[in-house]
Amino acid sequence: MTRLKNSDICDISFNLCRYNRELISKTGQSLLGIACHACGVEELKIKQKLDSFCVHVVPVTTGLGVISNFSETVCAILKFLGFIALVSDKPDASGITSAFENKADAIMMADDKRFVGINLNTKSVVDNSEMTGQVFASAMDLMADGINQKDVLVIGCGSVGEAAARKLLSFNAKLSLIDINYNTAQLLAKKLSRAEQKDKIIVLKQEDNILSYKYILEATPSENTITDSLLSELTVVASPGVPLGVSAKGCKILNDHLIHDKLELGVAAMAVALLK
Ligand code: 2YG
Repeated sequence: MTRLKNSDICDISFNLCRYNRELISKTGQSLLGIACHACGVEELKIKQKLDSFCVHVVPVTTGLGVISNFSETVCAILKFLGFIALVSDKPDASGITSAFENKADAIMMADDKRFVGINLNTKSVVDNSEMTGQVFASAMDLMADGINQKDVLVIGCGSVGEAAARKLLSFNAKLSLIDINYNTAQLLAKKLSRAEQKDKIIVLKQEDNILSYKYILEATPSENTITDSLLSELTVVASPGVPLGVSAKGCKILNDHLIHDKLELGVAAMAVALLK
């Protein structure tokens, strides 16, 4: 899992309005709308509840420590969506305790291993990797005007790729999986076939010809996983992978058929999932 750097996230807070407009033009839905699509809930119902739902974002100092702007950026995304949100002025146990003492409805926090949201009333837990995979798959579904029966190449079969693959199967997409480790892709295919009773999941090897995919979901921690030769102006890419797996030239070819961000969609989907 990639550890974000301050430089990855320092521009997010003041670009939220612009990013929201970009999402609407690419998918027909806003940041909140895509998150609701991922969670299978009606945006109107969520809008009626979110302005009285209070989230404390708690900085965590363990391991490699705090990432500057991380908690503030998570908080800015939540407030942009209409939630009541604040960054706890105390980290770690003190911050968690303060959330309970102040009757917060939820906390969001991340150590080096997991980034989670916890609903303090229902005790439900949401995980960033899981929700990021689901929300980018949902964005792909919207960009494709329904991914049903369409072939999607999923590059990267880790926790985010798995969540995206599962979500795509729930939209009845036809999946091809590829991972730098062929066994990882094979294992995921087996897992998904059993769970989703799907017979049609293809596992590709690195050297296989993957030129013909119009829909690509990229969930790897590497750059340039999607080479320019794979792209045309018709290709649609949803890429939760950090850093972005598409080159600058590739981004130009894709134009408005590319969805990528480092925190926004995942945090929005976590927040809606906590509330539903
Ligand atoms: O509280 C803090 O500032 C730090 N303990 C946060 C550490 C977060 C480490 N994890 C990551 O940087 C990413 N896995 C977060 C999610 C990236 C988007 N999918």
